[in-house]
Amino acid sequence: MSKRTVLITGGAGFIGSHLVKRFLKSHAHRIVTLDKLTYAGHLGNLSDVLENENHRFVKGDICDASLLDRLFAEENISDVIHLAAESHVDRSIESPLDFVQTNVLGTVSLLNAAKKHWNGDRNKRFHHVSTDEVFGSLGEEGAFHEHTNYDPRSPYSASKASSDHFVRAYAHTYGMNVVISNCSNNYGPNQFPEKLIPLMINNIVKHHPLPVYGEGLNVRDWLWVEDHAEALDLVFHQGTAGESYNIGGNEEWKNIDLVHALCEQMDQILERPAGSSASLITHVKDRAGHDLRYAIDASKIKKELHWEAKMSFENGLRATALWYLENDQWMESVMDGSYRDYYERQYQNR
Ligand code: NAD
Ligand code: TDX
Repeated sequence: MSKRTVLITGGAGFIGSHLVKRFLKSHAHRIVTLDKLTYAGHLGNLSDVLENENHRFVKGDICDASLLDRLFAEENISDVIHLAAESHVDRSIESPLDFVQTNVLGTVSLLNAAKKHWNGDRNKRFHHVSTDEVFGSLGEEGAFHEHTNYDPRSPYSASKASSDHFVRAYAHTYGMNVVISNCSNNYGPNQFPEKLIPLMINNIVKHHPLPVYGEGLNVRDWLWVEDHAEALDLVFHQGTAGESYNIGGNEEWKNIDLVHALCEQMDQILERPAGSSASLITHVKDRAGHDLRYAIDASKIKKELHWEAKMSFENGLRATALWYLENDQWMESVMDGSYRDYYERQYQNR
């Protein structure tokens, strides 16, 4: 690929920030990060690259059509990697419309901007980053592959499934060059502490109860976030137009087993007596409509793009725990809300 100007949406979030940093390190592309800085966006996640001359950060909403129009024209955007979303299932159960707004309408706004400015140029690519949750829930056996029927069951997964359908519809109707990737549960540094692993780490540090939904028998397939960023890099640069790629770590864990494994690691790291973190485990009311099991068959991306996850779950979990302990200020700023001033502090003199 020649030099590109890639618009990365949601780049101040968890996965997006790892992707922006990876691209600036590994490629000569100019990167324009567009992020609304919702509660989930933390500009501090990009502190290493805010001064990078190949990078521009823009605070803005993917639903804002006139902003998109301006940005595509001003920057001559050649490609989009779209990660901006409302991403938390529990919040989607409380406020489904927020998920329709950003995940569905926001995605269609972006598609419209790309369609208008790219004018049928198939050298320009729209990579939509999606989730395995669009495929629904598995029983004890089997795994999701790229042709598994869609069966979203939460407002979050319904909104992501809808956005996947719109991306395919724009490829089919307008001939746009799109790729879609559907990934399993990510974990690692910079994840907002509403998600299982950072929430548990934070609660262990503070001796707070560890809320396990129901019996904790639900299974998730975990992937180290930097392994995901590597897979996204390959799908974006080498994926076949019109195709989708499943991405997963082949690390299936029942929630309760995962929490016990984390508790053991935390006891060791914090030099607390064995069993002290696990004593905080509290079974709480189950999530409404809680999907039982997700598992990804990642054989297509392995065969076609030669990607597989590198990080073992044991090492990744330890690295994650150590990151949160070493970055206690990141966690505190998120917990007390002061991270929300980071943008103003960063940009007040520009
Ligand atoms: P995140 O919640 O950490 O980050 C989302 C980012 O999008 C935030 O920085 C937020 O400010 C931004 N954003 C939200 N609404 C916006 C809007 N209207 N306009 C502009 N920016 C907006 O999410 P994440 O975990 O990094 O997930 C990124 C993407 O990957 C999402 O599309 C998600 O569906 C998908 N995904 C996540 C996982 C996972 O395990 N976290 C797994 C598979 C797929
Ligand atoms: O406090 C908790 N207790 C608990 O038992 C939380 C927050 C979660 N859980 C359970 C619910 C799930 O079975 O842990 C599992 C993981 O929960 P989350 O971290 O909320 O992730 P999940 O609902 O599986 O969705 C995640 O993976 C797919 C991301 O949030 C999505 O954005 C992604 O698409």
